Amino acid sequence: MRIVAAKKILKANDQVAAKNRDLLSGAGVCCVNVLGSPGSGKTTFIEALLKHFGGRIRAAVIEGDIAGTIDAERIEALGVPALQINTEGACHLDAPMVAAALRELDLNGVQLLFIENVGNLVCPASFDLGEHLRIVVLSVSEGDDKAVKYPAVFQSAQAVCITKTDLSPYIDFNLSRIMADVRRLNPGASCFQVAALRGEGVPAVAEWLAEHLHTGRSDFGHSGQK
Ligand SMILES: Nc1nc2c(ncn2[C@@H]2O[C@H](COP(=O)(O)OP(=O)(O)O)[C@@H](O)[C@H]2O)c(=O)[nH]1
Ligand SMILES: [Mg+2]
Repeated sequence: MRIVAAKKILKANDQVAAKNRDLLSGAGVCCVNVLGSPGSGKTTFIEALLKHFGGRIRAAVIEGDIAGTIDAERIEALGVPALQINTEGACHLDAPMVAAALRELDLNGVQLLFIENVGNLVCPASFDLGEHLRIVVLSVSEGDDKAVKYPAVFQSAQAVCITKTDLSPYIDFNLSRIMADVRRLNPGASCFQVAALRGEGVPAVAEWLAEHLHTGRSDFGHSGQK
């Protein structure tokens, strides 16, 4: 029996991811992989950032979902180009899927490309898509123990956004605890608190993202694996 080791699959993925990153860097596009559980508020978070930027930063979005086009339609409703990937059962995006999407997407003039990954705190952590930055979105309703339970995704991110903070008064969520866990796992990560539906906390994230845009093509960060 022939066995293909997971390590080989990941290596093949990383090679395509490196090509995606080169292509994006060459086109002057900063690519942000947004990860989080289903319903954590990833699309709402991206929508809030797009609304905040308005026409000042040209953006596009790749939406990853197992099925359906609901999220891509939400983005298009804002006048922002969106492309939907349906993984048809796969629990995460991978670099070849993103490579195929990049062939379909007109990146001309685009400065910021969001990729909303399939809702999942586990599998997406292992797959580099060729992004420059990773943001993990965790809503207060998911519980303050998630960094301890799902360390890999928190370790691989440049930023962690605690969302739905408007619900904090109704939920037993210890912000200090999760912040301490994130800092221990990933001392370099930037941490934000956001109530995306109200737009609260969004300017700080937007400023952080804009700083990465302004560093210029070759200086984009690289999320990769830690
Ligand atoms: N109260 C509150 N609800 C939110 C917030 N962000 C998202 N939601 C709600 O959470 C649900 C899931 O949001 P969505 O962005 O689709 O999550 P996704 O599956 O991670 O993309 C929706 O009903 C949103 O209206 C927020 O900041 N505050
Ligand atoms: Mg979504």
